[in-house]
Amino acid sequence: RVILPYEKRIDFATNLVARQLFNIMATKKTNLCLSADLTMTTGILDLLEKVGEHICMVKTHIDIIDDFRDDFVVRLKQLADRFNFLILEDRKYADIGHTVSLQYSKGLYKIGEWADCVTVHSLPGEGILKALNGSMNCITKGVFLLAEMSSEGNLITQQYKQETVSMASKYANIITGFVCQNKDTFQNPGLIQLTPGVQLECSKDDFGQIYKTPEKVVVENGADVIVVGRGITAAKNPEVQAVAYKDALWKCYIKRISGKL
Ligand code: UP6
Repeated sequence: RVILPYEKRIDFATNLVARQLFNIMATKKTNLCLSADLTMTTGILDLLEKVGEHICMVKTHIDIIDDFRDDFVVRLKQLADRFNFLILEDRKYADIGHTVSLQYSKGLYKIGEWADCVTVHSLPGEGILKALNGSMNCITKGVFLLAEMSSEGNLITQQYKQETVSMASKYANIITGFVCQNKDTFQNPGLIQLTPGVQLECSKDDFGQIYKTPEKVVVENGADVIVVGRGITAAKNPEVQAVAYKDALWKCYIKRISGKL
């Protein structure tokens, strides 16, 4: 999986969002996913105006926005179309299937109407995927299932991780990939490894987040799409920093597929 270029993995992918994402990465030559964890809509939209051309996907936490209005998602979608990136709502669903299907399609945010894909915990069991499979238009939507986390002391075990991956295999049409940290998590080249916890220098935050470098996550650990939040959003010049991340991450990907591991 890790040494095949993105464009050669498209045909292995069952989920259409995975196919789209491989295609966008290969075309735009970027595997950077911006985690736009800002709390005002103008902040997010202005940032995306500047960095949209450098990213393959934006990751949102819609429930941290202070001034949410329906027209925000309209404008977000316009930017996604203009710059050709996907939208991942990092909702990390973790309830019983019935509740999750409501959380996905109803309420203030109606996530299912605008997000290309969402993140989901396997903790509640496969009912969560069965429910999303029923509520999603699987032709255009996808799920990143959490198989590992970046945070210190998280309770995920090796067995949990393996069972998460086998649970996903039953719902191949909706599974875009896994949120995980290591290349041995799964083998299927049609699935995408989404890896958060990345900054140009190794460090931590005050609440257990552990950062690894682009070299470590892409070359050694097999990350396909790399999530960067504060590394970009907290920079003096986020646009310049987004380009720096894009270039560093792409260089690491090229190194990896060239086989010189
Ligand atoms: N995220 C992680 N680790 C995980 C899963 N998700 O950090 O294992 C998410 C966080 C945040 C982003 O919810 O939105 O990725 C990382 O942001 P940062 O780069 O600012 O730390």
